[in-house]
Order: sequence, then structure tokens, then C-alpha cells
Amino acid sequence: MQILLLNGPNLNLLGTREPDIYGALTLDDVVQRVTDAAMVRGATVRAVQSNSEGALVDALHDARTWADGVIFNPGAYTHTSIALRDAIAGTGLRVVEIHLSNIHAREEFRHTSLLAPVCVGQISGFGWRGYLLALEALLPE
Ligand code: CA2
Repeated sequence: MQILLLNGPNLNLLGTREPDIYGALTLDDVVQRVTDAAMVRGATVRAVQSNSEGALVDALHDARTWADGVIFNPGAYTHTSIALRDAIAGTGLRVVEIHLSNIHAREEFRHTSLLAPVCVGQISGFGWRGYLLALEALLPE
């Protein structure tokens, strides 16, 4: 199993600010923990982070050729991006949408995900452990 771990805008700042909302781990820490957990299960992880919508679309297109599943935190593009929705639907990839914070308990504009309807499922509010839950959801029983 090969997994794309895809993170969107501002998630490169993890661990530097707002630890009460997003936790104290850096993105590198999160990637390492997911990579370690995947290795135990015989899976490999390739991590990509971008602040650009188009680069995230490109990463999804590229993953079509090699990934068995995608763990995707689209950041604020969750709430705005028809392009990312079309990319997920168009590639047919199995994508789990993940959020560190509980987007449904925050501002109204975060309650809607344009991507969730084309994802396998959504995990929200469990901090960095949500990435491990997403991994588990993608791996075979
Ligand atoms: O809860 C999540 O994982 C979000 O995807 C994070 C996004 C937010 O726009 C979504 O509504 C929910 C924001 C990521 C910002 O990350 C930062 C991390 C540390 C410091 C500043 C920003």
C-alpha cells in the first residue's frame, strides 16, 4: 500500500502558533508518526505540503499513477475549492479528509466541506491522531 499524505495551506506552520487549536507538533512530527505507523502495517507514505491550490490539484493527479489512498488535510480550501473537489472526483482516488480541529464546532464558514461528498469519509477534531485514524481507514482489514 502506498499512501499520499497531502497537506494544504498554512499547515507548514504547525507547531509554531495556535497550539490550543492545532496542537504542538510540527508537520514533520506528524509526517514521522504517520510514516512509522504505516511502516508497522507494511505501507509506505509520501508526504506533500503546498500552500497553492493548483499544486494540490497536481499532487492528486500525480497520485493517480501510484497511490492506493490519500490522507488529505486541505486546510481552508476545504471550504472553498471546487477545483480540489473535481480533482478528487476526477482521479477516482480514495481520499480521507482530515482536520486537526473540529470544523463543526468552529465558525459557521468552516462547517461546510466542498470535498467531503467525494471523499471516503471525514475525520475532524482529534488533532494529529486523526491522521492515524485516516491511515487505518485506508488500510485493508
Ligand atoms: O483543523 C484543520 O486541520 C483545518 O484544516 C486547518 C485549517 C483551517 O482553515 C480549516 O478550517 C481546518 C487552517 C490551517 C492553519 O494551520 C496553522 C497552524 C499553525 C499556525 C497557524 C496556522
